[in-house]
Amino acid sequence: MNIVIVMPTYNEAENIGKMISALGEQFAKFPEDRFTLLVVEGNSPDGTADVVRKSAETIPYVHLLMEEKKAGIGAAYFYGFKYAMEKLDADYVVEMDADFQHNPNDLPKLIDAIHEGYDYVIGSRFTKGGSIPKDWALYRKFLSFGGSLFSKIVLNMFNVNDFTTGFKASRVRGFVDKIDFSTVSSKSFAYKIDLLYKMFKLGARIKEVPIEFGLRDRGSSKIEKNTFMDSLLTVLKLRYESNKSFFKFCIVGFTGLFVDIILSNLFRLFIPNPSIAASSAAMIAMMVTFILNNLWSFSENTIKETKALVKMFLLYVLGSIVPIIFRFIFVGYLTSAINASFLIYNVALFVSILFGLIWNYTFYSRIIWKKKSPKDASTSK
Ligand SMILES: Nc1nc2c(ncn2[C@@H]2O[C@H](COP(=O)(O)OP(=O)(O)O)[C@@H](O)[C@H]2O)c(=O)[nH]1
Ligand SMILES: [Mg+2]
Repeated sequence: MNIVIVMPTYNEAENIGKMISALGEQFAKFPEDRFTLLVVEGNSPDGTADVVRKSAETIPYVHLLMEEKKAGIGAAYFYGFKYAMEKLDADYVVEMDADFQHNPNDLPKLIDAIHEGYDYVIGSRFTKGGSIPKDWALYRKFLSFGGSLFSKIVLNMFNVNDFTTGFKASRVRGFVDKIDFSTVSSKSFAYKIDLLYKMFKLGARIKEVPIEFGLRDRGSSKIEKNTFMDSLLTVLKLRYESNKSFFKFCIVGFTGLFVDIILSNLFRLFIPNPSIAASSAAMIAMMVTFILNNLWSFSENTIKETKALVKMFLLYVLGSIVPIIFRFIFVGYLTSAINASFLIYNVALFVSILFGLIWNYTFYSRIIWKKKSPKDASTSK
């Protein structure tokens, strides 16, 4: 396996020499693999490049890639990835920092997982056995952990615990070579989440291995600290972009819910039977949502032809009848089993509506406004 460790540096003259030898010790543990340490140097004024250049004269695995000027950590990685793919023929690229916050002793865990055939290996601080520095202030621990938890829920990626770690290995073929770096949203810290989500979307087999995230050995941090909001916004943006129709469907759903609750209670005033009052309100709310969904939520697949429109509307009614039947039975059951008070009636209504939302989205997106095949979808953009 041809593994390239991509390591951006800016003013790491005090660390890089030690890092080069520490990595050499780890590389030696895997004689079957070929390793390159590709240092992507941001033209540091402290002479980092000179240290690397000098090592490269005698140590074959050291390779120096000079940037014209410091352009941020994300840009440095993308430059390094491209070089590793085009010039070094890498099978895997590993992201790693030069300041010993990533412990070279953890590298073998990543390499082992590569050998197990994983496409994306994440050095995780929040998996069993992983850690963040004990000396970190509580708020920093909280932001780091909370940010990952938030990402996990919003992005629906439950097999990942650490979304902002910078110690990772990625398979090149079919993955890194498929990513268009110009579309990675953030040049700063949040690029990590973006890249991670892109790998996930490409269908990477992911493994997390525990790492001990340390304190910087020497020198100082170059990364601005206002990255937390940047990361949160990136997560929301990624989620929204990957599933716009779901967000819109939810908004349409809430609009429908609003119409539904008002009508249900209005009808209740003059329709004595609660089942009939509730289910006829649902019918009208359904028509409103059909129109909005067709024109807006699923606008990529809007049905325009009259014939198809009629056919799909009938199907829509048929599909949407399921939650109405559910509601008919459930509201009837709850109001007769407990009582027909305002509270019980609305509780029954709420449960029925929740069921309806889940059922409907699945039915609409898979049947009514089914995505065209990828070929059609790309031409229709
Ligand atoms: N080439 C390059 N490297 C950078 C840049 N910013 C940070 N680095 C390197 O990226 C790694 C992580 O940066 P660091 O300052 O330790 O970030 P922190 O750990 O979040 O404080 C280190 O190896 C830095 O030397 C940059 O703009 N260009
Ligand atoms: Mg650091």
